[in-house]
Amino acid sequence: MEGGTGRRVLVVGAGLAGLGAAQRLRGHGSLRLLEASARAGGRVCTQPFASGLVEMGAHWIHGPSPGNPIFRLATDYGLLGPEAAQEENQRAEVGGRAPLPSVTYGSSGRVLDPQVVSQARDLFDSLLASTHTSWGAGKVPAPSVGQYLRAEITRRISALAGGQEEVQRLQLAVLAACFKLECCISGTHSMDLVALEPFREYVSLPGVDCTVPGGYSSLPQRMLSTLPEGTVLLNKEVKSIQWRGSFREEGDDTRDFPVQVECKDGDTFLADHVIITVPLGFLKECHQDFFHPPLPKRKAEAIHHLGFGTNNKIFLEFEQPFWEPQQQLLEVVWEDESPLEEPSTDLEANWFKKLVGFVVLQPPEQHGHVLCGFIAGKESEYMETLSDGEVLSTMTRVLRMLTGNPCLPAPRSMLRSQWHSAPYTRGSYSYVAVGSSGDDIDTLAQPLPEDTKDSRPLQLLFAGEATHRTFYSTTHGALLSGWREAERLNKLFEASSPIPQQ
Ligand code: 6YU
Repeated sequence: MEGGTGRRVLVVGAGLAGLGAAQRLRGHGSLRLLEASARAGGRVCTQPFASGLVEMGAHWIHGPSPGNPIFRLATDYGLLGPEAAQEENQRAEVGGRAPLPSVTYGSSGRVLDPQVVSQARDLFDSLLASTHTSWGAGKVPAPSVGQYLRAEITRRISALAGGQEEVQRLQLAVLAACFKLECCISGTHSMDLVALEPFREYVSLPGVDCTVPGGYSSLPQRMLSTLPEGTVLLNKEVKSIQWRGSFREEGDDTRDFPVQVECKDGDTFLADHVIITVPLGFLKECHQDFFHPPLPKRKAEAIHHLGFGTNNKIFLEFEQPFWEPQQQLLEVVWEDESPLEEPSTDLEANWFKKLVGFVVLQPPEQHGHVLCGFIAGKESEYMETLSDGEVLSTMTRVLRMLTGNPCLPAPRSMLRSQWHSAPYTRGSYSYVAVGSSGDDIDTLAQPLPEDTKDSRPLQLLFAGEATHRTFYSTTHGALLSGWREAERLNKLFEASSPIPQQ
């Protein structure tokens, strides 16, 4: 594969965007995929835990239906269970929020009245759906999703509770929990950070979200296995990318390359084209030292303005379930909270209150009795700084309080993700932050050099979930972005004659 006169392509990052790009490329002379970590898959990361497997990163295929390329690929590879194959499930319009049989624990140690809970949740869901309505030019009612929702809740809450103070207090507490769940879904600290106007550009595909029974990582593994051996180099952290250059291989004066990629271990790679799929979190932290010359101002600003937050998981294994067999979701409501009041900023004292609740991993015969808790934002990042023992003892204390059972046995084991500390990710996924828009996503995706008439076009191409305007934050967005950049190069290769000899 090395040498020759064909186009030399490098892909940086072996997540779904990078693997997808590598699979789709045609007509190149040589292809290498450089991955900093010791495994492919990136934010798709299945690990053994208890008696089964757990997903540290991506959990569900959102909208598993024929329009979803992850669904199609996983189906082609035979990775999905029988439920995902049912057309009825593929057609269901659930807006990415399939209801699971649930129970809601209040912080006073009681199970909350399902009717009060569902009334508040229905209000939240309808307000959230109303963010997708069109306001017309210049008429956006609030800068952020959070501000919009709070204003609407203020207007409607009295009518909802029928003037009953106690019911209203509880409904506000449930609504506060809804905000936290939404923070997990959007991967943000606060919905006040999520821009209202572009929020509706995100597209939910039809289909009841499903998991990958053999582990989500079986998908990138299968993709990896289709690439010629030696294409993917693991433990190859890229330190810097020089572009707009003229680089020659030692002892070979016949060809020069516009891009030189330098790795942390000292290896260098020359290329005509580099597809960069590193997460936005990594770019936010490193782009200034990473690119030489630096990125154009517009792209640097897009990196700065777009949002990239943290959503983590805490897995708890129990000897025996304390929940009923039919319950698949254990929700948590702090009864003294309200979305209309400022949340606590004392992370040390209150970080665990940001936890939204737990999904029961199914089926128990496969997983054991395992709960998966979700927690977003600064509280989630604070959790990453604590020891395993501290997280486990806090979780035990919280569960005893919620169930009203001071003797509830402690979990047998615990595992949590730490995406904010992960050096090659620095968070979980992107969102369109206040002060940015979908145009910033397009700017981030734009290849360089910007001048399309440049004699060495498409030196740097950008893929990854954060570059997909309508499917950002998802696995299908990541895959499609990789395909997009591969096709961009394929078109160039088809249109141009073999690279000229120097
Ligand atoms: C989904 C889901 N899901 C939970 C959690 C997380 C994510 N997502 P990658 O990072 O994969 O690859 C880049 C590679 O680059 C990586 O391997 C690095 O090591 C490497 N790299 C970095 N620096 C390098 C260097 N210097 N040199 C070389 N290599 C380098 N998505 O569809 N369903 O259930 C979830 C969830 C905890 C962390 C998720 C989910 C997000 C996906 O995981 C993610 O988008 C893709 O895997 C990214 O692939 P990639 O290739 O781009 O990067 C209205 C509205 C709201 C909008 N949001 C709604 C959607 C909700 C999203 N759902 C999330 C929920 C969960 C639970």
